[in-house]
Amino acid sequence: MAAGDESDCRGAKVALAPSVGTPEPWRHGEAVATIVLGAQWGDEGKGKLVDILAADIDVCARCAGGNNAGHTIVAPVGPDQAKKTFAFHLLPSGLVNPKCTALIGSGVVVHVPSFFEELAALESQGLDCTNRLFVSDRAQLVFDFHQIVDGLKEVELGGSSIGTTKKGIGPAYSGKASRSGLRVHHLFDHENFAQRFRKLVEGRFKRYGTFEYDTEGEIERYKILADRLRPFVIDGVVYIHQALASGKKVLVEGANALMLDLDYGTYPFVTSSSTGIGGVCTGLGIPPKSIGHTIGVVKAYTTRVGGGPFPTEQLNDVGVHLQDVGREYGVTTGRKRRCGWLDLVVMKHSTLINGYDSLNLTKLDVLDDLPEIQIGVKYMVDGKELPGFPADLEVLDKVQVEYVTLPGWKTSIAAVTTYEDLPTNCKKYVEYIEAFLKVPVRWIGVGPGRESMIMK
Ligand code: 2SA
Ligand code: GDP
Ligand code: MG
Repeated sequence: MAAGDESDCRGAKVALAPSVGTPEPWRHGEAVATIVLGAQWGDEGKGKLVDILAADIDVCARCAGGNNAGHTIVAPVGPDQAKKTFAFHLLPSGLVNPKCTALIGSGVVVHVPSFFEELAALESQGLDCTNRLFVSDRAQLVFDFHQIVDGLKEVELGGSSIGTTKKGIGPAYSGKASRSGLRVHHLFDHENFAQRFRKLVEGRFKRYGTFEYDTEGEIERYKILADRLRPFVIDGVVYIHQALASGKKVLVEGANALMLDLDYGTYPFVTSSSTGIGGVCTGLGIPPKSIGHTIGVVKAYTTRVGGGPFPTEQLNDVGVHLQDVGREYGVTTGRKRRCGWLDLVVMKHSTLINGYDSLNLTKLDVLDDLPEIQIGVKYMVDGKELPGFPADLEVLDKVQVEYVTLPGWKTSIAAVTTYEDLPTNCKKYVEYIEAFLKVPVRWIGVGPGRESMIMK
């Protein structure tokens, strides 16, 4: 299908994307997308795996979250092929492959000014994104007032605050659930947009008091932003199905992670989207039969940023060691990440829900210097093992974690390139995880760069 072809079924107010395949989006039979999901509390290294897989994919799609995410890629990019570090937040990391097209799906919440800032930052690093970045017209909008409200809500919560990124994610998804949110397509009828926008802000003023906010100035700003955004906006449902139907290789990039999922994470210390496999279907408008190989990305230890329970957290030298060696700082906020041992109870919960076909074990090199490594394997309450990860945080509070202790390998694995060449104790660690979860580990990260990934 040529660009501008009249035979596709996009809405009149959205741009025509360049050729993405057949105009018959319903005829893709067995075509499936590959899925990358965070298996713990985020920052497992999803960006790095997406970068590696992106070398062989045509379309990379984000299905949930917003610019709260922070996905790091260290790769040689641009005409000079110099190694650069990229931080993706709202934009799909697959853009790092110059041949890859990227979709911000319907389940994502979009802060339009941040969209353009991130795009400019990527382009200034030599990544040309022209004609290969698209936004679903159904995606919800995040405004500056959502970000202000995010901060005000956190203040209201006081000692039990969530520790959000203050990017307005919770307030924007709340607006969506209460059916008052504005979506990308609303930008293109300015009068109607302005009316709805004023109502939304007034509602927030009623709830939080009149905070400083230039409503009319914002409405004017969005008139200009709407014109800038228009060429990127498409019907995301048609787009993804056309891509699958025409045999394009589609990769879905999960944001955040299962333990931050609104339903299955450590509620209420979670983000406000469905970060698991369910969010892939709802966030892109694809049926379960379009779900292909699902990869869980799991850090060799555990980290969490923000508040909330963390049963295997190590508030001691081990935690400090992991934080230092792993350089555990938030990519979006710069906050220190809390650190602890790998928790296989969390991983079992996550595996049950997301159904991983394989795992990418990341940051194994960070454990290099430890003489012994512990793994959480059971949650005990009053001497009885819990059957799963508990819903109730009061129960979680009473949990005693049972650990197994494995010997460390006390040598650097940073330069190892094959599984066979890993130290024996290191392989035992990997194999313990595989046996416990009954899921094969296919990729092993031994450093931040693209080259530091062992295929098993
Ligand atoms: P929000 O802002 O409403 O989504 O916050 C709710 C909870 O979700 C956590 N959250 C995250 N956890 C890990 N990584 C995230 N992205 C950034 C990164 C985080 C950063 O890659 O480092 O820079 O601080 C992320 N985004 C949200 C958040 O900490 C709250 O616990
Ligand atoms: P994401 O949100 O899951 O994409 O992960 P982040 O980018 O927030 O955090 C992962 C951090 O670990 C980044 O700084 C990566 O460059 C880095 N990283 C990824 N894989 C590895 C690895 O195998 N070893 C080491 N040492 N660092 C890694
Ligand atoms: Mg991250």
